[in-house]
Amino acid sequence: MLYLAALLVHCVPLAMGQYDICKSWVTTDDGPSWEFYACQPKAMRMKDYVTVRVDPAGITCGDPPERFCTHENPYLCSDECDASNPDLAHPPKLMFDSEDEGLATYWQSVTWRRYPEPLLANITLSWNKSIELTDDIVITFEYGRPTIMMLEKSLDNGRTWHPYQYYADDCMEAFSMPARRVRDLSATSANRVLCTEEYSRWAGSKKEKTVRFEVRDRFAIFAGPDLKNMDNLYTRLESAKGLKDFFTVTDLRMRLLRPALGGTYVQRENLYKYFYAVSNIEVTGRCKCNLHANLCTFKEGSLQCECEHNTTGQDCGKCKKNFRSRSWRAGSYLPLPNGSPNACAAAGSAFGNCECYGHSNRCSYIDFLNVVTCVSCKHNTRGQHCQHCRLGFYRNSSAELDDENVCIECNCNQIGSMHDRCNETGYCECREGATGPKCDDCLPNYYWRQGCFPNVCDDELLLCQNGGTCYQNQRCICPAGFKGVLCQQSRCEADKQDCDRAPGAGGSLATVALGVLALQLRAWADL
Ligand SMILES: *[C@@H]1O[C@H](CO)[C@@H](O)[C@H](O)[C@H]1NC(C)=O
Ligand SMILES: *[C@@H]1O[C@H](CO)[C@@H](O)[C@H](O)[C@H]1NC(C)=O
Ligand SMILES: *[C@@H]1O[C@H](CO)[C@@H](O)[C@H](O)[C@H]1NC(C)=O
Ligand SMILES: *[C@@H]1O[C@H](CO)[C@@H](O)[C@H](O)[C@H]1NC(C)=O
Ligand SMILES: *[C@@H]1O[C@H](CO)[C@@H](O)[C@H](O)[C@H]1NC(C)=O
Ligand SMILES: [Ca+2]
Repeated sequence: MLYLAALLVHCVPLAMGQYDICKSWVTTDDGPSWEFYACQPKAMRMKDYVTVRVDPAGITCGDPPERFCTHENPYLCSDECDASNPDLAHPPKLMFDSEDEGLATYWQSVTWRRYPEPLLANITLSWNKSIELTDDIVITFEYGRPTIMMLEKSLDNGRTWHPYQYYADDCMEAFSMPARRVRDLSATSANRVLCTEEYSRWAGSKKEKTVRFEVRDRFAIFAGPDLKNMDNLYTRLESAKGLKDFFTVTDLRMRLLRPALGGTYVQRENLYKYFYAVSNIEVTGRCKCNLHANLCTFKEGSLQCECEHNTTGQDCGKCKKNFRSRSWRAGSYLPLPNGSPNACAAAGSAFGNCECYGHSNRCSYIDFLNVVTCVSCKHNTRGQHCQHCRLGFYRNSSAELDDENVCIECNCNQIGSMHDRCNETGYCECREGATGPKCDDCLPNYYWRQGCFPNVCDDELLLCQNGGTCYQNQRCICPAGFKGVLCQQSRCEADKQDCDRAPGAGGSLATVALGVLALQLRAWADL
């Protein structure tokens, strides 16, 4: 009976869609055990999990209440937007509600009262989670589509933004780009960012309401018109550089740059018919879980993968603690049909008993020593188990041994230190006179000039004599008539000629001053 159940479970992956199952309990000649597969969550309606932001402040209509007209009925301006009246308000959330049969609900902007100043609005959608698009993004505009707009995306929760697609009734005029169609793209250009005129034409506001970002057409380049050959698409997603990332987003932004005009010109005498109104934004995609999860749940306000294969993190982007004997890897769609799980392995299971703390994927057996050792330790580690830091690095005390940041560079000052190695707390070994963790400071009574040198003079112990002044601890500037390191020597005593040339015993005050000046000039010239 147990055997039968196992057999039934084993059949499941074949019966269901591709990559739906992460593991199954199978019976082999060696007895029952788990078998693991690359797996991904189902596609979902992502608008149910989004947070939206509309910019600039005050762009939503109704505060103060405002009248507007439509292009169909430009002189019957009986419609009203009033933020304080629920029946007449048009807040951003109406872009994401479910449309019941009947009237559309929509977000609406203020009208273009300020023409010719442009009417600009940004609608930013954020998921705080990487999403892989699986179908077209469809934006539905009531009362006409914008004549110029742009779609942008972010892959890092809104820190950086990239153009995704340009839309205009005249691409050349609006963006200096030639108009293209996604259907005309080829296998090598499937991830090209282009400008299309297909969704900006005026066709009567009731007739054509949608603006698309065509995901299916791009998939069809590889999978055929009905997306029947998904194997080919999956193969491409693994092998073509940047293709997977092209369909991955954490945020989307619609930049609305010019509303529907309903004709060639803007009619200045009736600006109440120009505005944006969006009734729905459909985004279909699946959580990106790196092929390590088939479930994605909404927890504490964010989507999270339910990671398998002993991975963890919001996107299953790292190995669980104690499962880091190999570096983390994403699962792969290949080889078809079940892919490779690339599961994280428990310490000790990779190769005999060789643990590499996730810094190496390879172990090798050294015959004459009879040991197994990790090969090519990464992250600046070394040692049989990649358990030490390379020379010139020291152990990060706040990082576990299997952390990528486990080794920190010593960064010893090249001149101040003996070598570029440091002790376990990051202290370098300093040359004479140097100090500080990195040996980039001097001890008291030393001065820095490409290394630390003992002071020649100072204001305490090594005083310049006979009225000399200490220059940057490096030398005494002596009055005329004195010389020596500390001006301790009279020129008369040292050299009779010097004495003879200088009239008067010590010379006049003026000549002393001039002498000091000359010495100072020479000192500056030396520097
Ligand atoms: C819209 O977002 C872009 C950046 O993506 C920014 O440069 C622009 O100023 C924003 N426009 C408005 C009206 O907030
Ligand atoms: C984003 O998701 C992460 C992980 O689930 C969570 O810790 C964080 O609080 C979320 N941030 C926001 C702004 O919701
Ligand atoms: C993950 O670890 C558990 C033990 O905690 C083990 O039973 C399971 O087989 C491991 N899964 C994979 C994919 O390695
Ligand atoms: C030490 O490790 C912690 C934990 O990974 C990391 O946050 C920190 O940046 C590391 N310190 C340095 C100096 O790299
Ligand atoms: C590293 O060197 C510094 C300075 O000499 C010393 O204070 C520290 O105790 C040393 N740390 C270790 C672990 O030896
Ligand atoms: Ca709606």
